[in-house]
Parts: sequence; C-alpha cells; structure tokens
Amino acid sequence: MKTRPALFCLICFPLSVLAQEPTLTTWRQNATGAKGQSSDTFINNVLSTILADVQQVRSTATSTYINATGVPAYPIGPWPSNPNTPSNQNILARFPRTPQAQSGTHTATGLGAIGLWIDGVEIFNAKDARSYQNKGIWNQNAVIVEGPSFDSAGGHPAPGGAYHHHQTPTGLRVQLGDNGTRHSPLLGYAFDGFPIYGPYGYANPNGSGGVVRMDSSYRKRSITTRTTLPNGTVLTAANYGPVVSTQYPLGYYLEDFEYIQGLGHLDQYNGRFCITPDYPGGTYAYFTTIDASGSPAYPYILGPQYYGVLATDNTSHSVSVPGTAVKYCEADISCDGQIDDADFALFAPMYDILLCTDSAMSPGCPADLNHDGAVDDQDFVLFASAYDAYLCL
Ligand SMILES: [Ca+2]
Ligand SMILES: [Ca+2]
Repeated sequence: MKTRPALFCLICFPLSVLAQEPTLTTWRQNATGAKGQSSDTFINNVLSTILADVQQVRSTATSTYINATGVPAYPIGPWPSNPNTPSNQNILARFPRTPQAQSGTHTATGLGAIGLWIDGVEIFNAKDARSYQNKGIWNQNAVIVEGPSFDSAGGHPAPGGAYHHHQTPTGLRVQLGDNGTRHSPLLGYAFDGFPIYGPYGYANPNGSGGVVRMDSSYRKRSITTRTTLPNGTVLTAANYGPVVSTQYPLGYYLEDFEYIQGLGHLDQYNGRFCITPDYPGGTYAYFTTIDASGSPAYPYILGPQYYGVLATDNTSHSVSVPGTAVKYCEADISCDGQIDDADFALFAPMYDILLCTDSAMSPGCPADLNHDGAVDDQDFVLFASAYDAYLCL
C-alpha cells in the first residue's frame, strides 16, 4: 500500500547535498530494457538476449552494491583471433562509500576484475596472466600482446565470457563524449572505492588551469637486455627476460616500464588527489592514461597497486548484501527512497537546461535517466513512470 504525501515541503531537506553523491548516482542503470549489441551477427545474436549496463544499485551507510551483467549497451566485438563470446557474468560488487587511503602496504592489483566501469563492465589490470617461461618475473603486457584482439571499444572477452578492458574504455568514452573538450566524466570505480576518470582532468589539483591530458609518470626503460628489474634488482641469468627485439619489443613486459616521480601529473597508482566536477571538495582519483597520439599509456588504468584499502570481498567473490541495504532508483534524485515532488523539483531545472554537457547542469546529470546526454521528454516519461511507482522498492 502506497501513500503519497499531498505536497512535499521542498525546503525541508538539504536536497542539493543529497543529490550529488556519485557513488550512487553515476551508475548507468538500465531503465529502458536495453540489451547488448554487436555489428557481428553471431555475437549480436548472443548479446541481444542479455540486458545491458547496471541492473540494480543498493546501498547501506557504508557501501554501494552493484548488480550487473557485465555487458555494455554500446556495440562490442568482433575480436580478431579471440574465440570467446561474452556472457552474463551476474556481477555483484561492493564499493566503500567512504574509501580509505592505504596507510600500510598497498595491495597489488590481481588478475580478474579490479573494479567496474559505470555500466558494470569489468576493469582488468595490465597483465594477461602469462610471463616469460612462466616464471612470473617478466609479465606480459596485455595491451601489447593481446591488443590485436581488442574491439574498437577497447575490450575483449575472457574465456569465461567476461568482457573487460585493460586500457581506457574507448566505447564508453565515445558514448559519454569524452573527447578532451572538457574534464573527463567519471568512468568507473576501483574496488578500493576511489573513482576512475577518462584521460582529461584539471591542470592543477585545485581545479584551476583548464583541462589537460593527465600524463602517466611511467616511461619505458632505456634497456636492450632484460637483466634487471625496474627497482634495480640484478637478476641471475636464469631469470633474465628475452633481449629486446622485434618479437619482444620494449613494452612487451610490464617490467619494461619504470616509475619516475614527478614525470607526469599522476602518482605510481596512476591517480592523484584533486578536485573533479563530481567531487568539488576533492577526492583521490585514478585516470585512464593515453599519450599525445591518443594511444593507451602505461599503466593504462590503475598502477600495479591499489591506492586505497581494497574491499577484498570483491576479489574473493564473496560479496553479500545486508538485508538493511536500500535500493537506489535513479528517479529518486534526492536519494531518500521515494520518488515524489521533491524529486520533480530537482528534475525540472535540469529539464530546462537540457544538455548534460552544460556547465550549469548538476554534476553527474542525474535527471538523464536514459543516459543519452540530454534531459528531455524521454527522461520525463521515465520519471513519470517512476513517480507513479513512488517507492524505490
Ligand atoms: Ca526522493
Ligand atoms: Ca536523456
């Protein structure tokens, strides 16, 4: 039984504060029943049976829980020389709402997902799970070794059907218009709860200086033989890698790169503390780095370790949602669990502004319920339907 209050007192709640929490509002929830798609007929036949993007967002005071299929709404595939086909991954992930910096030893990113893009697609690190002579010393760079199998969206499916990216997610960035004309949008979250942006940020961490490409502070080492590690460790001959050659060019292994503090904008985790459009008070944020030609630049997404404290239930696949978790529905712009006149009061001015790229638009463009970059009649139809449902259950 639902009861709608006659008319909410619109000034009773600090709506502008509640309305801007990106850990809830940024996810691309599937409000339209959109399925996956591909230009390849075989792949499309598979994807067109799978709901795209994020299926559900729930939260407690400390965590946000995401259910997703792992399949995006933008077209993906084909993958040259990769025989795998994406499948519904039934992802359940948890992100701390108040992420913590790691004060002790930073946790290495491992194989498998290390975070999710805002459409629920999995983020992988730079490794491809193989190393020279299987010794785990010279680890293959997935972007170089597997790069030929990436689709134009920058991803490919793993043997278990998990479509994922080891580098900047081109398809998502095209979908969001992330082309350097403004600060990159928030593209995802790492499993330590810190946000991940596209390649473009403010020149200065305090938000000044205009928008520039964020440079990685890693570079290729100046080596022709692989007899030492980036930290200076001198290897025994049995642990040498292959000499640098056409077959094994510099960059083929992750150990071909070195971190030079202060070389670029970012630290060894590939992020920095800074102001972003979504976090006007500042946050630690990762950036998906590219070079001046637009090619992915090592370490691509996160560095070799997480900056913050890892929510380990993600990597141990043991996330469980407490019964107290509350569903977040996108039309509930005020984040209070119900869709009512207070939300319409937030929706209406965004409808008047129209474009999500407008500087006057609220951060995250939360009224763009179908995620097409504009707050228009299509969103109003979705909002009206949610308004009729009233409660976010
Ligand atoms: Ca509400
Ligand atoms: Ca829209």
